[in-house]
Amino acid sequence: SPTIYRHDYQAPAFWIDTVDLTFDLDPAKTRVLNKMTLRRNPDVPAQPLRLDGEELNLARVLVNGQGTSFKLEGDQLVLENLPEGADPIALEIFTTCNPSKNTELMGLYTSEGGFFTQCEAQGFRRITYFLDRPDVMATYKVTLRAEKKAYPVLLSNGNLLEQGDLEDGRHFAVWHDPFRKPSYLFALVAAPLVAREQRIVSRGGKEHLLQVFVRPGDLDKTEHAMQALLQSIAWDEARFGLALDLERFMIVATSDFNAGAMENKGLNIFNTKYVLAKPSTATDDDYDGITSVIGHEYFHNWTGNRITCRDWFQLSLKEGLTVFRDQEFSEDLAGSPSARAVCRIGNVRGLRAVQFSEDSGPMAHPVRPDQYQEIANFYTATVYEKGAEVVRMYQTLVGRDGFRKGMDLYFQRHDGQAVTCDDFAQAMADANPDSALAAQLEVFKRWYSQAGTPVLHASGSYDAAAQTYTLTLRQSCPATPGQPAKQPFLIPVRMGLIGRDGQALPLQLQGDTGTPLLERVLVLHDTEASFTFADIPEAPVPSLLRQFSAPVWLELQGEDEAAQLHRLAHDSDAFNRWEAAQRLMMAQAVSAVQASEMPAQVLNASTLDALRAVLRNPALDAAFKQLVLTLPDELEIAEELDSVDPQRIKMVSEALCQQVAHALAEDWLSLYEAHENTGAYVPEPVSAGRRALANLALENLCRIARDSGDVVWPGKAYQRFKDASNMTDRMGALRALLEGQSVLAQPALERFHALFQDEALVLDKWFRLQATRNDLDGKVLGQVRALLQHKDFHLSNPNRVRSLITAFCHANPGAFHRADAAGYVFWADQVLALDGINAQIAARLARAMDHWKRLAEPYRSAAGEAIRRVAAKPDLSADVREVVSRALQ
Ligand code: DPP
Ligand code: ZN
Repeated sequence: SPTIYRHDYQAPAFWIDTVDLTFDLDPAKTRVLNKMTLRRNPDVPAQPLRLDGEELNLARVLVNGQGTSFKLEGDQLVLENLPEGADPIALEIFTTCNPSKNTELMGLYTSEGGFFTQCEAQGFRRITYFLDRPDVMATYKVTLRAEKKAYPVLLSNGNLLEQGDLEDGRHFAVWHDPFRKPSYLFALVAAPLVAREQRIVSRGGKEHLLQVFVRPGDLDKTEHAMQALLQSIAWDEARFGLALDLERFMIVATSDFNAGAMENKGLNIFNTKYVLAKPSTATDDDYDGITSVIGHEYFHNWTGNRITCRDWFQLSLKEGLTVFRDQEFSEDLAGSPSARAVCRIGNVRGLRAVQFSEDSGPMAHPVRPDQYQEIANFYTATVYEKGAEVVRMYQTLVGRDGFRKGMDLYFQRHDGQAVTCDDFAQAMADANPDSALAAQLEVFKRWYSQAGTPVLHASGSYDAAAQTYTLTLRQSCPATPGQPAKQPFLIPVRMGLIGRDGQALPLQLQGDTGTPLLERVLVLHDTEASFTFADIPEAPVPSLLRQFSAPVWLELQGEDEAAQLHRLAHDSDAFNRWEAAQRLMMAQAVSAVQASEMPAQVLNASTLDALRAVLRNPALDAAFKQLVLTLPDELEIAEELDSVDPQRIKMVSEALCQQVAHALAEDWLSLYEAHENTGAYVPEPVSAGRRALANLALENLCRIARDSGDVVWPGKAYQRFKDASNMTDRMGALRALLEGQSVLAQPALERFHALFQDEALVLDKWFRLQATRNDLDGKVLGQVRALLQHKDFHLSNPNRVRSLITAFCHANPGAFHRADAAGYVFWADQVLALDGINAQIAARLARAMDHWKRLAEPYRSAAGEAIRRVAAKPDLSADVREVVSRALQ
C-alpha cells in the first residue's frame, strides 16, 4: 500500500456542512441513506469529488435530486460533473453493508446481538462514502430503524429528537448532534442494553443526563464507572474551566472492541474492560484503569472533539494532551504526595517498558510522525505516552498556572477547529512570553519531529576551595530509521542536591541573586551546558530528573553505589528514591547477565540491606514499598543490552527473584502478617497499597517454599485464594501458587475457571495468567497451544486474543524465545491466522518481533525466518505488511 506523507497535506476540495443519515439496521444487510450538503472549497482549485468507501455495495447516487454519472476507482467514488460555483450541493448516496461479516470491528459491526461502531481513524468509510478525514467537520442528524424486540436501545451522537414505533415490530429514533464534528467521531449503537442513569446540574446551572449502558446482567458492575465519570466532569471544570457541553453524555460497553475506548461525541463506546467492575471480579489495577480511561475519553470532549486534528499526523495533539490530562486527573484523585508519586512511577514504568523500547526498534517514529502506510499502526506508545511527556514538559517549563493560561489561549483561538501540534505549541508559548519555552520554542518543538530517546549524560565536580559544585549536562540521541543525525532537544531537568546528612542543600546558581531554592528546573537546550552552584559546603549527591522531568535515559557518569544508596535513603523526591533502587538492581542484574559465569548471587549485601531498610521504614507507604521491591523484569533487562540472550536473562531474573525472596524472608513474613487483612474492599490507594504488598509478600513466601519443600505457605495461599472476598487478593494468591510452582496451582486454576466461567473479563485474566506464568518447566507454549482449543477461546474476540496469544508473545519472553524456535513458529501461525480476521490485532501481535535483530543466536536466525514467512503471504493486510517490512529493513 502507498506511503502517506505529512508534507503532502492539502486542504479538501469540498467541505461537507450537514449529514443526514438513515439506517435500516439488519445484521446481514444494513441499508444506509446518506444525504449531505457540500460546497466547493474556494481556496482550492476546482477538481472532482473523491469520496472514500470500503466494503460497501453502492446502489444509487443523486446530485440535487437527479441521477448523475460516477466512477469507482479503487476504494473511491469519483464524481466529476458536480455543479460549478459556490452554491451548496445536495448529494444523496444509498449503500448497503454487512455488519455481521465485519470481523475487523471497524465501521459498523455486530457483537453479542447488538450493533456498534468504531470509526477512528478510518472506519466511517466502511459505513458510507465520505470525505473521511478529520478536517472535514459537519453537523449530523441520524435516523435509526431496527426491530424493537432485538434492539430496544437506539443511540447516536447528540440529543434525542424523536422516537417511536413503526409497523412490523420495528421502531425508530432520531438523533441530532449540534456540534460540528469529523466523521471519526460518529457513532451508533442498537442493542439490548440497560442503563445506569444519573442526573446532574453543572456549575452553570445546566442539567445533564449521564448514562452507562451495559448488558442487563452487568448493571451491578457500573457503579465505579459512573463515579469516575462524575469525578471527571468535576475535575475538568475545576482544573481547566471546561464544562460538559451536551444535554446527555452516554457511555456504552461492548466486549468486542479493538482498543480501550472511543471518545465519539456524546456517545463514548468502551471496551467492557474499562467499564465493568465489582470487588469480586475486578482488581485494584482494573479499578484504576477504569478511572483513567473514563477520564481520558471524557477529557477528549474538549481536547480532541471541540478542537480536533487537522490530519492524522497530528494525532498526538489530542492523544498526548489527553493522556497527560488523564494522568493529572488520576494524580489529583490519589491525593497525598506519596500516592501521587506512586501514580507517576506507574506511568513512567509503562513509558519505559513500551515507548522507550519502541523508540529503539524498527517502528521508531516521532511524536508527530512524518509518514505511514496504515494509520492504525500509529496509535502507539510514542504518540500517546511520549506525547503526554511532551505536554508534561510544557507544564514543567511554564508551571501549573502558565500551563492553564496556555490551555485557555488554545481554546480561545481554536475552539471548533481542526488544528496542528504547532498551533498548540504556539498557544503555550504565546501565553507564557517570558518563559524558557517561548525563548526556545523551535528547539522545544524538536520533541515532535525527532524520534529516539535522548541520553542525558550528567557529571558533577566539587571544588572544596571555592565551595562550588558544577554540574555538566550533555545530551546525545541514537539514530532511528530515517533520522541518522539529531539536533539537541530542550530538556528540563528538575533537580536538587543532597548533603551528607541527607538534607537538601540550598541551590544558588553562581551569579544568581534570588532566594536559594531547595529544588530547581535546569534547562538544557544545547548539546552541553554547565551549571555551577555556590556556597556548597561539602560534596553533594545530585538528584536529577526528579519526577522524571523529561523522557530521556539518564547516565550519571562516575557515580558510585554509595551515591545511589544515599539517594535511596534520603532523596526528598519519591520518584528518585524508587529510581535509585531500580538502578542499583538493574546494574547488578546486567553484570550477572554479562558475566562469563552465572554468579551465585545477583545482588550484593549493601543493596539487600537498603531494600530491607525500605521495607522496615515506618514512614513509607505500603504502595511505595511494593514498587521499590518490584524487581527489574526480563524485558527491562533486555532493553539495557545490545545482544539479547533471552534464556540467560531469564536465568538471572529467576535468580534475582529467588535471592530477594530468601534474603528478606523475615520481612516477607512480618509484612504478610501485617497486611494480609485489608478489611472490607474499597478501591482507594491506601488499602490498595496494602493489598499489593501483601500479595508480593505471599508470592515471595511461596517462592521460598518452593526451594524448601514447605507446604504450609502454599496451603495458606490456596486458602486465601479460596476465601478471598475480592479479586485483587484472589489473583494475588493464585499468582503466588503459580510462581511458587505449587502442586496446588493447577487445582486453583480449575476452581477459578469454574467460579467465573460466565464472567468474560475474569476469563481473560485466567487465560493471561497461564500465558504469562513462569516457564520453569518449558511447558507454557504447549499449554498456550492447548488453550487455543479451549471452548472459551475465540480468535475473533480481541480481549481474548490479547489475553492468550499477545500476552504470551509480548510479555513472557522466557517462554516465547525458545532455542527450538517453536515460539516463533507459533507467532507466525497466529499472525497469519489473525490477519484474515482482524488486521489491527494481527499487527499488534506482529510487533512482538520488533527487536529480533538484537537477539543472540540461535534466536536471531530463527526469528528472521519466521518474519520472512509472514512477509511472504501475498494478500497480507497493510497493517501487518508495514510492521514486518519495517522489521526486515
Ligand atoms: N481515540 C481513542 C482513544 O485513545 C482511540 N481508541 O481514546
Ligand atoms: Zn485518546
